[in-house]
Amino acid sequence: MTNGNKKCGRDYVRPGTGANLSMKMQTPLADTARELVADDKGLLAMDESNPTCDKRFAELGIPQTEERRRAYRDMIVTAPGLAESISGAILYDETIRQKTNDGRPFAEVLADAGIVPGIKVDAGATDLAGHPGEKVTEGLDKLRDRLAEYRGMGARFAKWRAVIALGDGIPTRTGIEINAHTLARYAALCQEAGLVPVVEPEVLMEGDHSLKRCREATQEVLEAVFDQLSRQGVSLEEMLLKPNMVLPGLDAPDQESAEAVADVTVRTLLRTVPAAVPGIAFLSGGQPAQLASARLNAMNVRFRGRLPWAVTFSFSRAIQQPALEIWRGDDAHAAAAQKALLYRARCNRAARRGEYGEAMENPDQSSRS
Ligand code: 5MM
Repeated sequence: MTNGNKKCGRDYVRPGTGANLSMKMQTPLADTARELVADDKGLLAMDESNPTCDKRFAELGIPQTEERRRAYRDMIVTAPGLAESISGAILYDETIRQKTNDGRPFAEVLADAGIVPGIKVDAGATDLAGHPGEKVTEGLDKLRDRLAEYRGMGARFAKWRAVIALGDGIPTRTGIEINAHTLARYAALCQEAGLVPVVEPEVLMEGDHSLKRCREATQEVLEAVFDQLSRQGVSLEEMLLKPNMVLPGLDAPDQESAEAVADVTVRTLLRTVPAAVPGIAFLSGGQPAQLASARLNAMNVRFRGRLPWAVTFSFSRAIQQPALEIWRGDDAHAAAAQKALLYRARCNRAARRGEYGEAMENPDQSSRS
C-alpha cells in the first residue's frame, strides 16, 4: 500500500477479494461517494475553466475578468438553501482559491452549508496526435501533487472529463482506449490521495448521428472505461460515474421522446456499469434545462426500484444557465439569479425522485419560491 492509501484509510480489504460483499463498504471514500448521491440530491458542476466561463460571459456582454468570475461564483455558493437539492459542487482551480464578498473561501462556505466541495483536476482536452477529430484530456503530469494541494484546500472529490466525438470514422478504438486509460490513471491517483474520483467520459451531442449510434459508442466507451478501472485497481465503491445520456445528435432528424431516451440510456448503463458503483450523475451536455430534467425524471419513473445505483445529475449549463442570464454581471440581480438557480436545482431533485413534470415549469416566479 502506498502512503496515500494509508492516509485515506483504505488499508482494509482490497475490493474484489470477495470479503464482506453483502455489506456496504465503510471507508471515508465510500462514505463520501454515497453522501454525494444521498437524499435525492445531485451535483452542481461549476467547474468551467476560464476560457469556457469567459465564453459564456461574452455571449451575455459580461466583462471577462477574474473579479466578475469570482462575483458570479459568489452568487452561486451563497445561494440560500442550495444544499436542499445539491450534495456537492465541483469547483475550478481559480475558483477554489477565491473568496466570498465577506472573505471566506468558497470551499469553506460550501462545506459549512452541507455541500461537499469538489474540484475539476483535468487540464482540458487537446488534439490526439495522429487521430484527426479526436481528443485526449491532459493533466496527469504532477497530478499527485495537485491532488494533495486540493485536498488541503478542502476538496473531498475530484472530476476529470474525457471527450469523445462522433463522426466519420471516429471514435477510433485507439481514441477510446487512450481516454479510458487516462481516466483510470486519474481515478487511481484520486483514491490514493483520499479524493473520490468522478469519472466523466462524455460522448458529445454534436452531429447528426442517430440514437443507435450514440448507444453503440457509449457502450463501447463505458466498457473500455470499466475495463481500465478494473485493471488499474480503482475501487468501484469509492467513485462515481458522470456519463452522457444516450441521445440522438443535435442535428439528427429524429429526436426521440424523453421515455425513449430514458430506456436506451438506462439499458446501456445496466449493460456496462457494475452495481458496486454507488451512483451515476449525468452531465447535461448542452441539452435545454427542461429537457434534461424531463429525461432524468423519465429514467427514475420507468426504472424505479430496479436500479443498482443512484441515478442523479451533475449538471452545469442545465442548472446555471437561467441564473447566469438573469445575473448578467450585475450584482444587483444576484438575489433573482439565486432564485432561478435554486429553482432548477429543485426541478432536478424532483426529477431524481420521479416527481418532475411540466407543472413545475410554471412561468409565475411567485409559485416557485
Ligand atoms: C462546466 O463544464 C465542464 C467543462 O468545463 P471546461 O470545458 O471549461 O473545462 C464540464 O466538465 C462539466 O462539468 C460537465 O460536462 C457538465 O456540464 P454540462 O454543461 O454538460 O452539464
